[in-house]
Amino acid sequence: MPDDVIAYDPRTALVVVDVQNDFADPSGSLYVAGGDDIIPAVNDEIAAARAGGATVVTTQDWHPPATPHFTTDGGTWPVHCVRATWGAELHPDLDIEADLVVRKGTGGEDGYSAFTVLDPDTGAASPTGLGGYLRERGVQRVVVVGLAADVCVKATALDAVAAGLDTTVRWDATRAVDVEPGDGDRALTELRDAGVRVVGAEP
Ligand code: VGL
Repeated sequence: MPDDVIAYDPRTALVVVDVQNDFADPSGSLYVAGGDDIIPAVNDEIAAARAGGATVVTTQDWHPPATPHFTTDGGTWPVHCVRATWGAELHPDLDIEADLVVRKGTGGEDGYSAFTVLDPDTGAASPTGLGGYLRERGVQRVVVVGLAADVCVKATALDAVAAGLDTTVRWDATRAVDVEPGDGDRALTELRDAGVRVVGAEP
């Protein structure tokens, strides 16, 4: 297969990570620069996945109003994606019809990966159920797109490859937060080093 082709079939799942208003709308509380620009590419992947009979999964960060994940409670991030608020809704231009919606961080955990959430005190990981769901459906390959490249997309793709799934990230269908300049570039290297296939990136 040419390096830049993503083929979808019933043994493949597309995971659309956190294309939510707080990340993808310029007025969102944790807007990822260019987050809205990826939506056409994400929609193309959703259409291709559907046409190929693949499983389509979407994730939503879904936090309680107070959690150690937020700076307001001593954590890292500004308040974002509080459950059942505008910021937590999927971006309205996202053309999603998902087989499964995974909501992350619902109990106040750090919810980065679609596969696991982390206890904010101990860092202990617990599964979201996505891994078992994909196994039951016979999924062997995963394609990851969405936000953000250096946070939740990276964590999801690293968990997928560690679980033995053949894992691809479409880099032009993601954007980095870049809390530190270069985080996005470092994530790209980390993903490749872990055995993730990255398409749609500058070589
Ligand atoms: C994310 C920062 C904090 C993400 C989630 O979806 O990439 N980033 N929480």
